[in-house]
Amino acid sequence: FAPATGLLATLDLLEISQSGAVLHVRLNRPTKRNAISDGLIAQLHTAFVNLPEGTRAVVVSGAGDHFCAGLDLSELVERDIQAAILHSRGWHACFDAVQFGKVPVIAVLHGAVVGGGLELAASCHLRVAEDSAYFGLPEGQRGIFVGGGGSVRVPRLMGTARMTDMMLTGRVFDADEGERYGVVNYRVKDGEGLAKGIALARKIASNAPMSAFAVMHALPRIAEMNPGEGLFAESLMAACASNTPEAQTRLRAFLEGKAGKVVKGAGL
Ligand code: 1HE
Repeated sequence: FAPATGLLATLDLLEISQSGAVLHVRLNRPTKRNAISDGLIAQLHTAFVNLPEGTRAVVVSGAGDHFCAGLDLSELVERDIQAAILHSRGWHACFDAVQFGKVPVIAVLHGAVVGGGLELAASCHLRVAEDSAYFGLPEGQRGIFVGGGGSVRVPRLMGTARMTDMMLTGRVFDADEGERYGVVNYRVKDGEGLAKGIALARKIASNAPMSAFAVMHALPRIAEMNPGEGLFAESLMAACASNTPEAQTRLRAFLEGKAGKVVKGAGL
């Protein structure tokens, strides 16, 4: 991985590197356990709306012993209600740029994935967890509430009942539970998360961008529609995808026996 070029150099709370079509964004505040300050959220937002040309997938990880300790509590000074709403909306804008941006994003998780860290992970499209990963929502203990999209995205992964338990009782889920409850797509040993995340990103980057775009942008929205609207939106998206030159090339390659078949057990 070579250092990425251009504007990315100014993002000092992130470490950004690029290898071919895969961009690696590492939260880089290890002394504060990658706690998300106003500066970090702004830099993350900037990075995701300015992905370098040619990027086809992004891997997000955290430097040090933990993925992310959530909101930087030292900045949680008394805000008036308007300012507090706008602060939360700033996080929403950032994590929307992650979820509904240009390319799929894979979170590589280890150590604490708590509060806003879990909200960030939930806005990614896939989650790889090392054995050390654990998931918490300590907002209840801190006297606050989720504000980075957690109430929308986390229940869609683990269910409202489990999130309620985490927030009311301080319950922490380990990597096994995270996998069982739908938060974690891939489980790996400690130290192997980044390689797994990059391998998945390369696989994603080899697919047609329009298919990935449809999965990112249409799938979660269709899931929220009533079935009639959902089916119509699906038809529109399917027609858009299949009418791209790349889809036509790929379909022809299969018909000519030049493309891979679907085999049992495929996947990384
Ligand atoms: C922090 C933060 C933080 C660490 N804000 N400074 N999040 C939390 O409630 C989680 C709070 N943090 C922890 O429970 C622990 O720090 C960890 C389990 C993540 C890591 O423990 P450990 O022993 O490795 O580190 P540490 O000694 O606790 O922390 C190292 C330093 O990071 C220390 O600062 P220092 O100046 O004394 O060295 C900590 O104060 C600092 N630090 N976490 C600020 N979160 C949009 S709404 C989202 C709402 C939320 O995210 S609420 C969840 C907040």
